[in-house]
Amino acid sequence: MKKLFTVLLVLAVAGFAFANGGSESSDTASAEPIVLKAADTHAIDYPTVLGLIKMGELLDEWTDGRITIEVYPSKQLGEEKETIEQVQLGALDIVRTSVGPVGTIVPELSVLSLPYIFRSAEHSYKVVDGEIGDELLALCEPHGFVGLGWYGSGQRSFYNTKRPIRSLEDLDGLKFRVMQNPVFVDMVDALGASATPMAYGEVYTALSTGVIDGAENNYPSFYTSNHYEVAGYYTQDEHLRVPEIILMSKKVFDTLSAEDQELIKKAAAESVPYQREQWDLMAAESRKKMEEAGVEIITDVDKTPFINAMAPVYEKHAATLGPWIERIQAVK
Ligand code: GTR
Repeated sequence: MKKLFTVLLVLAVAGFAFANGGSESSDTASAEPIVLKAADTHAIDYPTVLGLIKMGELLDEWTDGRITIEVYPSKQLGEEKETIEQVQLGALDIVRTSVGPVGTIVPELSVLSLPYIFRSAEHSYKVVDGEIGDELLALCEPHGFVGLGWYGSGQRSFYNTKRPIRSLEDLDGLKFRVMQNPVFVDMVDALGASATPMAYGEVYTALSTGVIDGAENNYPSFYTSNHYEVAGYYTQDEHLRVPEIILMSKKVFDTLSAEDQELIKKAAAESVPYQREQWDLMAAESRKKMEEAGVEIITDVDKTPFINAMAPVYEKHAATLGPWIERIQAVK
C-alpha cells in the first residue's frame, strides 16, 4: 500500500512537472518580452525611483530578462495627476505616486491623507503593512488600479517664504500650495490659512513669484525640488504622513498570466524594504543639506493646537471615513 502511494506520488509530481514544462514550451505568448513603463515625478536618484528600479531588476533577474520595467523619472510622462489617469486608462503601466491625489479616485484612500492620523512612522508602516493596507490596496481595483505596495515618505511639514511658524497665529493670512485632493484644502482652512491645490512641478515658480507663500512636504522633496532656495523657513509640525503607493493599470495587469501577475506583486513587495532604507538615508541627508543651505528649521513647535484644530476636518469626513479612522487609531 505504502509502495503504491509512493508510486502515485512520484507520478503526480512528474505529471505536474510535465504539465508545467509543457505549458511553458507550447505557450509562446508567455515568452514574449513584457516591458512595463513606470512613471515617477522625482529624479532618478530619489528613493521612490530607486524602488521602482529595484523592482525592475528583480523581475529582470527572475525571468531572465523576459519582464522588465522602463522607469521614466522627473515627470517625463507628466505630472502626478495625469500619470495616475493614464494608468487608470491603461495608457501607462505603472505609476508611483503619493496617495494624496489618488484619494479623489479611490475615496477610502483619503483616510491616509488625514492630518495627524498616524502617531509616528512606525504606526503608519504598521497600518499599511497590515490588514488595513491590504484592504485599501484591494479597493483600488474597481477603479482600474492594482495596488502593488506602499513606499515610505516620512512626515510632511509646512515651509514658507515669509516667517518662522511656531503657532497657529503665525499661519494667519498665509497661502499654501497643497496636493490635489480637497482634504488638504480642508486641513489648511482648519488651521486658519488658505490653500491652493497645484501640481508639484508648478510650486517652485509659484513660490518665487509670490503666487503662494509656502507649501508643505517632507525633507527630500523640499530639498530636491529646490524649494529651499526660496522658502527659508521649515516648521516641523509633521501634520501629514501620506504614504507613497505603486499603482499598476488593471487593464494591463489583466492581460498577463497568473504567474506573471504573481511575479510583479512579489517584485513590488520586495522593493518596499529597500525603498524604505533608501528613504531613511535620504531624509537624514536632505535635512543636513537644508541646514547647510541656511534654512531655518523650527523644531520648538507645540503640535497640540495644530492637532486640536483638525477636529472639523475629522467631523467633515467622518461619514465616509469614520470606520477607517477608528481602525487606524486602534492599531497600537
Ligand atoms: C512628494 C511625493 C510626490 C508628490 C509631491 C507633492 O512628497 O513624493 O509623489 O506627491 O510630494 O507634494 O505633490
